[in-house]
Amino acid sequence: MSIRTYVYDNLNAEERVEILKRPRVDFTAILGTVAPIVDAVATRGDAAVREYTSKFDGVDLDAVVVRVEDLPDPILDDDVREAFDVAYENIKKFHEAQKDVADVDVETMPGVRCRRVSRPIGAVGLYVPGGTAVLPSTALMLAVPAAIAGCKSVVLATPPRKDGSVVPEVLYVAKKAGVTHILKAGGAQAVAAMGHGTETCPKVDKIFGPGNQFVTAAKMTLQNSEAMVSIDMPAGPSEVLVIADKDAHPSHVAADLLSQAEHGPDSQVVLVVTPDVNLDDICAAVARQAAALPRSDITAKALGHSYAVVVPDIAAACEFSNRYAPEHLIVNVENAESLLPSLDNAGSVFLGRYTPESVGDYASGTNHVLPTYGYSRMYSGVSLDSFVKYMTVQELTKEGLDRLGPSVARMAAVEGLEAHRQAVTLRLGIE
Ligand code: HSO
Ligand code: ZN
Repeated sequence: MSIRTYVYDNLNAEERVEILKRPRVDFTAILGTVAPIVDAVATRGDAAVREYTSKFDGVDLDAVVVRVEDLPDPILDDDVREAFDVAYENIKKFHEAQKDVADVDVETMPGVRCRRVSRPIGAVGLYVPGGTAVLPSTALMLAVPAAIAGCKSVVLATPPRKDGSVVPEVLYVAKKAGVTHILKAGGAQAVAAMGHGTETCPKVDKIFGPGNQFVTAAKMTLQNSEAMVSIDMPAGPSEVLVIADKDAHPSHVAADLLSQAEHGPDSQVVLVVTPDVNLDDICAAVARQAAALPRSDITAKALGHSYAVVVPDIAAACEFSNRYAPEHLIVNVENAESLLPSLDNAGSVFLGRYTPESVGDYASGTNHVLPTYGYSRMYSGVSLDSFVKYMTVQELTKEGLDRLGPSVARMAAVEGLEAHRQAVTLRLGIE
C-alpha cells in the first residue's frame, strides 16, 4: 500500500488549496434523517428514546436513565483500573491548573472596579461514543473537567451493551469523576434527550463530545432550535498531521499515522516531510503495520484519502501545517520545541520523538476532544473553560461615579437615552 505523494513545489496554486480541503461531509441528508428523531424525543420523551434504542441498538430497556449512585461498582482487572487511575490523575492535574488563570480583577480608574468571575454551567451532557470502538477515555476527558468546574448535573450518554448494561470502564470513570446520571442511549436520540430533557433525563445546558454524523447533526439541530442548549464545537472526522525529519523512525511515523487512521474510514492522515526523508521506508512500514491491524479494513479506507507532501524545509512544513490546521499535530523532528513559536493552528501538538498522539488520547493530561476539519483555526479543544461561563461584575464608589459619571451622562445624551443619563445625574446631583 502506498500513500499518495505530492511535491509541494510542483503543485500549482489551485492544487495547493485543494489538498488542504477535507473530504466533504454533506449534512443535508443526515439533518433530514435526524429531524424526526429529535422531534419525537422532544414530544414523547423516554418512550421515544426507548423505541429508538430498541430499533437501532437492538436493546429493550426498562429505564433509559440510571442514577450513577444506584449502580454497583464495576469489576475491572487491576491493571485496567490502575491505567485509568493514572490517566484520571493527570487529566485532573492539568485541568485543575486551568483554574488559576481565569479570573480578572482590575481598577479601570480610581473607584471603578471591574471583575470577571467564572461560574459552572449548571447541567452538562457528555456524549461517549459506542459503535465500532467504545471510548471510555472520552468519558474521562469530559467528566473530569465537568467535576472540577463544579457542574451540578452531569449526564453521560452512551449506547448500552446488548444486555442493557453500561460498559464497565465507562461506569468506572463515571463513578470516579462524579457523573450524576447515565443515559443508556446513543445517536441523535441521546443528544435530543439531553437537549430537551425527558421524564427521567435532566435537561442540560450544553452538550459535549464526539460522535458519528448523526450525533453531530443532532447537536447542530439542537443548538439552532428552541431547546436553549449550546454545544462544545463543530465536529468532523478525526485527523492527524505528522511532520517528520530524516531521523524520525519510519515505524514510529507509520504507527502514529495509523493510530489516527484506525478511528474511522473517514479519518484523514497527512505526512509532511523534508526532501531528505526516505518516504519509501515510511510507506513500507505503513503497509506492513496496516495489514496486521485488527481494524485494517477501516484503516485502508482512511489511507485512501490521506497523503504525504514533500516540502523544501522544516519552516515550510510548519507553514503547511498552519494552513491545514490539523486536529492533532505530531512534530517528530530534532529540536521540536524550537518550532512551537511558528505553530499557530492545531488542536493539540505532540512535540519530539517520544510523544505519540496516543499519550494525549489517553493519559498525558491534555484533552482529546479537539477541533477537527480545519476548525483549529478559530476553536480551542475542550478545557476547563468549556464547562464554565464568565460573569462580569462592576462596583463603583462615590468617587468612582464622580469621575466616570459625566462621561456616561454625555454618551447617553448623544444616544438620546434620557433615562440612562438620569440614572447617573440623579445620583450625582448634577444636571
Ligand atoms: N484520537 C481521538 C481520541 C481517542 N483516541 C480516544 C483513542 N481513544 C480523538 O481525536
Ligand atoms: Zn485516537
